[in-house]
Amino acid sequence: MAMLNFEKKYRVRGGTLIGGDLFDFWVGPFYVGFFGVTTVFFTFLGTAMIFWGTSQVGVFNPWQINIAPPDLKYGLGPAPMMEGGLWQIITICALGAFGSWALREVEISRKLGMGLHVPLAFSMAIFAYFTLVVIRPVLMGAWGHGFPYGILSHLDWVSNTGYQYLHFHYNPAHMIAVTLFFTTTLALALHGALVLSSTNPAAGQTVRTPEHEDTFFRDIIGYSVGTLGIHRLGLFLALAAVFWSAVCIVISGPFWTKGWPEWWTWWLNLPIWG
Ligand code: 07D
Ligand code: 07D
Ligand code: U10
Repeated sequence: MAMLNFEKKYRVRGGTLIGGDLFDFWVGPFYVGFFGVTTVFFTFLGTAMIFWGTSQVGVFNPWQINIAPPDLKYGLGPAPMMEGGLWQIITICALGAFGSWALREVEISRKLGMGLHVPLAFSMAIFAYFTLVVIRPVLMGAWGHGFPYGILSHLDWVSNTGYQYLHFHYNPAHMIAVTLFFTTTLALALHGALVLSSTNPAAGQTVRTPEHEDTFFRDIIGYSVGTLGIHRLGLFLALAAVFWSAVCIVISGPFWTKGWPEWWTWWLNLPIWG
């Protein structure tokens, strides 16, 4: 796409966290920056490792890619390349690339004099990934507890890990996370629908105002959270969903080793039933 007419005004120097104005330029629509270079480096290296590793075992079907973490016997030590070492290097590259991307978001936000909400939000996704492949494996004493890198194989891991705890739906933090994910989509659907219904009128109709939007919700549920408020709520719901996801998996193993249905016996053991 040709450079948008307003881009010239906002493509200013400064705001970088590191490297001064060394990489302070754009390539086409993309801001580069020091962290753009590190993103490209880690992404290229990590992706190349996946393709190399998978070619070594003769897999050329994308659905069958599987870079598995080391066997549990290697504990928290380094593993031979084809026995999980690749997974360890790819994990470092992934964290390097995701971290670089977040820092590139910080640099762009600083250039534009904006808040750091976007990098903060992405950091929550990185935190969930970090919990899955670093925090939980470290707490359980082996890198082998991380999930394998492959489109179908990572699904197998989720299913197997779920059944290890008998019935993962009974994990109370999983319940909170699932509810928050559902609530996020409800909020986005309501918000998208409300904004379109008032600002994108049929031919011949006039655009409605935020007062109309407020009034709609006061009429139907007696309260409007407001036009800024819905964005705060949306961000909170989405971040909380991912936060509770990280909680639900980090407690499975390190803090609760039995089946999740059994956790609920505390309810039956309450003295009030006596
Ligand atoms: C729409 C933004 C675009 C991003 C996309 C993903 C890759 C991976 C790598 C072949 C919303 C690009 C994918 C670059 C290619 C190789 C080696 C984001 C949008 C389109 N999962 N997961 C998917 C990842 C985990 C689970 C799809 C990543 C956990 C279930 C895609 C991670 C658990 C299902 C994918 C990750 C888990 C999926 C669509 C990292 C719990 C599905 C993702 C780094 C969170 C769905 C075949 C999507 C599917 C699916 C990627 C982690 C569960 C391949 C990168 C271990 C149950 N996951 N996932 O749209 O169809 O995200 O799977 O943590 O049903 Mg997964
Ligand atoms: C980890 C993704 C991070 C992504 C990053 C970015 C790229 C670049 C480039 C496109 C966290 C990557 C970017 C690669 C791409 C380009 C150009 C997000 C991450 C950093 N579950 N469950 C969850 C539900 C069951 C189980 C979370 C529902 C079964 C296990 C969520 C159901 C059993 C784990 C959730 C259901 C089971 C989970 C996932 C229903 C299996 C986890 C969201 C309706 C038999 C995982 C931290 C998430 C978790 C998780 C939902 C069912 C097991 C709350 C709705 C009963 C083992 N489940 N689940 O975490 O908490 O996103 O992970 O049945 O580990 Mg579950
Ligand atoms: C929102 C909003 C809102 C809007 C919006 C949006 C939210 C109300 C105002 C935004 C929403 C949308 C547009 C809707 C759609 C979005 C989604 C559904 C989310 C998912 C998004 C996607 C699936 C798209 C993903 C695409 C991506 C991530 C782009 C991929 C990027 C690249 C390929 C390049 C990235 C650039 C980098 C890293 C830096 C620059 C680098 C280059 C250009 C390459 C050149 C490299 C260099 C110069 C460096 C050299 C490299 C070196 C030295 C290393 C080499 C190393 C070796 C070993 C060789 O609320 O408001 O409207 O629109």
